Amino acid sequence: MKRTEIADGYDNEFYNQPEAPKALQILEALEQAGVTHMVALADNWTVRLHELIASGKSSIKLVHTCREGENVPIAAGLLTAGKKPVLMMQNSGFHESLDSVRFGIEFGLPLVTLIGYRGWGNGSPNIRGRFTEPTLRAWDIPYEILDDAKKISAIGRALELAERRQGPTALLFPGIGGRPATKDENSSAILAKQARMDYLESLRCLASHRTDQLVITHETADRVWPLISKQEELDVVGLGLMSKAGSLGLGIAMAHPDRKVWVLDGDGSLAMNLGCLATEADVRPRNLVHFVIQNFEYEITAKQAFPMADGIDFAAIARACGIPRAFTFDDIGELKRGLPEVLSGDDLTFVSLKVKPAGKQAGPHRQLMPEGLKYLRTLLAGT
Ligand SMILES: Cc1ncc(C[n+]2csc(CCOP(=O)(O)OP(=O)(O)O)c2C)c(N)n1
Repeated sequence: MKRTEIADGYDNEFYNQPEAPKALQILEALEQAGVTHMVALADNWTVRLHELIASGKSSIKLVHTCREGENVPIAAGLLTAGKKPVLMMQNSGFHESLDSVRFGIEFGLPLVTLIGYRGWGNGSPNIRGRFTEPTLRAWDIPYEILDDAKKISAIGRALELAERRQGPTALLFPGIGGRPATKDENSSAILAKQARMDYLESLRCLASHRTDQLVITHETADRVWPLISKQEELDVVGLGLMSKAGSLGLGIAMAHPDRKVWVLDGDGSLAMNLGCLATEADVRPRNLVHFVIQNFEYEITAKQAFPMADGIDFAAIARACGIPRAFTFDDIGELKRGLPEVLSGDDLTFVSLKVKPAGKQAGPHRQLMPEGLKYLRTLLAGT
């Protein structure tokens, strides 16, 4: 099957439009209202505000999280102790974290969530946008859409309304504009010090040992692996599945024990779903190799750091979860020498590859998840 590049328009880029509300404007409105903390998980839509607060120049303290479900309870703790937090996340994360939103409603917490409105606008093929407003209405959460910098007063209204109703309100941002952080300002730049391999070269090394493994890629690997893969028909691009590539791989490996499955996960994604390692160990499929491509940042969004991005020893976590074989490589020579032995083991295996960000090595996205999965279902049904 020939993969084609994904057509433009899958995601809007409203944050680049002049009418998009600016990060500085929003920050000033939040500071004036006495907000003390921003509990956030970064994404492209809201990144400029995230970066501005992360730079430490604001009185608002940034608490960045690994998983959006953490945000409401952290904010609840801050609120209980007399602080005034707000939340920020992408609509994907808001959908994912709904049970903690239920908690906020049940306990009458006046919390405002700034939501990156991915898939906003009529006709966007990105399905996320279709669910966001109906979900907010179903949960009886009042919201306004800030699709124009002139609507900035909505921030004050949302904060007041949350207090009055002692419950959640939301602000939807199709994008937040402003100057993007320079590399030096970006907190992830300081992570670049560790010994690391070249991204493309390390994946090339994996590709040279591939026979007929089914490969599920994720995040930046979605855009690098297709450049070197010689068996595109056995590749699935995990686009739109943030943090769950390991879980998808586990399901396939269980259903097809005779087929080797490789997952090429992102480190921010794995940090969001660490529990998948215990689940894998519990099932212990002998045919699954879970790689994490550890580039120490959310590269595919805007190179942000995530909590402890430079300090997580994923192989140690995998081992502690009960995965019998766990390895780390940060040197290409060692990877070349060690990989045959790693891949020859007949048991569940985890491998962390410490790499430099792919940067310009990354190509375009070549496939959407539904297309890849549909093809794979046909392929696997016949085996
Ligand atoms: C539930 C959810 N939260 C947030 C996002 C936004 N988002 C998409 S990719 C990504 C970062 C992925 O980082 P990582 O797994 O480290 O991959 P890399 O690009 O660095 O390889 C984020 C935060 C999302 N798509 N879904």
